[in-house]
Amino acid sequence: MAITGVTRPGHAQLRVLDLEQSVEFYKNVMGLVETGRDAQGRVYFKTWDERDHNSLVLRQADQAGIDHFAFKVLDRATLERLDSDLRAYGVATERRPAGDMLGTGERVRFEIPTGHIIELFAEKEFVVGRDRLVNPTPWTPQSEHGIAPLRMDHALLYGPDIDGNVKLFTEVLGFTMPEYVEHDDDGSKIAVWLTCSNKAHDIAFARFPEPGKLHHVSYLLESWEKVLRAGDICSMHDVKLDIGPTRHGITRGTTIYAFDPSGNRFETFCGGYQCYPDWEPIRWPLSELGAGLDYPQRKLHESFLTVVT
Ligand code: M3P
Ligand code: FE
Repeated sequence: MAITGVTRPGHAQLRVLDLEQSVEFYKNVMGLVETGRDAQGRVYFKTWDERDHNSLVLRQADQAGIDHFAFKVLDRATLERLDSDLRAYGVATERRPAGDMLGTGERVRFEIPTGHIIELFAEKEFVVGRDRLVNPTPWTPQSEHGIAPLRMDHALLYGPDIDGNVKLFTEVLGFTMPEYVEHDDDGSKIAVWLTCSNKAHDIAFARFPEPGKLHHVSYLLESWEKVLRAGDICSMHDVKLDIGPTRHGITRGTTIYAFDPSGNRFETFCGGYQCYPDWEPIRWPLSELGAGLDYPQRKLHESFLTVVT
């Protein structure tokens, strides 16, 4: 399927407890590039390889977590169409003007059934230099600094009504569901992986009693070796690891979960399959979730189910 409509994850805005400590972490451990600070004090980052102005925004707050997760849509006409489709579906939308976030055009924001704020935007300032577009080098000094992911890839969010999210994302926003976990007994959904592209997921949701929770924001690396290197870098900087290095049965990605200085979980991962419109969703019964999470160990790590911000 041509990638139209919602094209890809755009940015995550996270709350952090100590802004400067977090800036230091995301710059020097994660290896992101700081692209600006706004009048509200928010700090903006992109990966070395991303072309748009930002994919991560940090805001100082008393409690860690996620303010919103945003997707880039194809163009302005698509933004208008999706806004009216959302309203026709019964979702209240609001607008944030261009420039409210650095380098970012007008945004349409709305709350989804798990209590998260999702935003759509069509325009983001292009900050890539000509040296990356003409005769580019495959890597740069910046790509070797810290973990240095290729891109911000997806998020996993926890909240109560994931069925409502699946309905909204598939019926209005054009996503498909390549993979899901369901209860062995009643077939109710425990976790769902949704894509707007042919990646295994652009966003995922898991059922959780509290609304609006962040499980992780994930960053794509080029290889399994780079995932291991990310583990080395975490150890060198005393970053608290959660799970891995290992491989997920679900999506087949190789992975490490760890925590930023505020306790927001992040993932560094590589791999996963591609799916096309004729993809038949993969089903995991809850009793096999250990293998879904950590395939080599077939282990259902307690923290995966309980630790969120
Ligand atoms: C991911 C991923 C589970 C697997 C999670 C997968 C819940 O986070 O990026 O593929 O088993
Ligand atoms: Fe993930």
